Amino acid sequence: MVKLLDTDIKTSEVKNWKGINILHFKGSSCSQKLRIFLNEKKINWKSHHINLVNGDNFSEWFLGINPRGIVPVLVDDGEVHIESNDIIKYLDKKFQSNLLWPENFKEEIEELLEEENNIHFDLRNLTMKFVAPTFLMKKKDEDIKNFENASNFVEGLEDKEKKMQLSYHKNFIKNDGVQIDSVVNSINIFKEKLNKIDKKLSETKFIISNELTIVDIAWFVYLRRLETIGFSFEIEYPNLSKWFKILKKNKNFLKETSLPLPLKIISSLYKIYLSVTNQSLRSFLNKK
Ligand SMILES: N[C@@H](CCC(=O)N[C@@H](CS)C(=O)NCC(=O)O)C(=O)O
Repeated sequence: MVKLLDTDIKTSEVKNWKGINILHFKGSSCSQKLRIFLNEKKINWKSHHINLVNGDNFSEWFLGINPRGIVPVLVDDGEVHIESNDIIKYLDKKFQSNLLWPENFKEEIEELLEEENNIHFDLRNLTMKFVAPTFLMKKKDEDIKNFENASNFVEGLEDKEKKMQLSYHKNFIKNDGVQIDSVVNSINIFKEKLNKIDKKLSETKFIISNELTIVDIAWFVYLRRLETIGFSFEIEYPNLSKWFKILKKNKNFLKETSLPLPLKIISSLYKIYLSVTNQSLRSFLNKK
């Protein structure tokens, strides 16, 4: 569990916040996962929207709450928790109704969520490549500078995760986007994972068992993003495709994973551009 120490928190006003406060972004997959979870559990929460496209996450104010510069963040009665899966685990324990991380499957859930977290940079690669034009996705110089100058410490230790986040954005700027090899690699990683989940769904109604768990929410969010990127599931992953259609009937799931309207328009236009310039997902799918 990643809970910040008092000394990690530089934006001290949050120490006085009462109740469940969530700092999140509409279009962020980790935020979407957390919001679906909160709504399914009927937990009351206060929203603090952090616009990642405008660089709100690299403001001194936000970095004083999460030095990693990422969302989501939970502030629960003044205590700051980061990392979406840790936040969810903590809240599932705190609010016992409708358990989505049940005790009897806790190890398997943990394992699958760790895998999901480990491929988060792959999802980001594909998002940055296929959802919107590179110039929109590049961080501004002043934001990068702010991020560099912010604290490097989480839980009293020098933080590797912050370094990874910083170097991701610097490389994106330096290489003018995501490099082709990285795109191909991320696509292949997802194909392998989709096969694995499809196999699991041939045995049970949901990924872990016949009951919905947080792993279903996490993968639903990933599938929604992959769908936006241009993936289709029907032929190669029939069980996954059936499960996806069932979950899409849940209004909470669908609403929380819809792209904000401006991004929807940009993304549709960008897809046409990628298609006419032979750079769409389809042109990458068979590369090894
Ligand atoms: N392991 C983290 C990953 C969080 C993460 O990478 N969040 C993304 C949005 S999904 C973010 O805040 N990115 C900041 C940016 O791209 O500027 C978690 O699960 O909370």
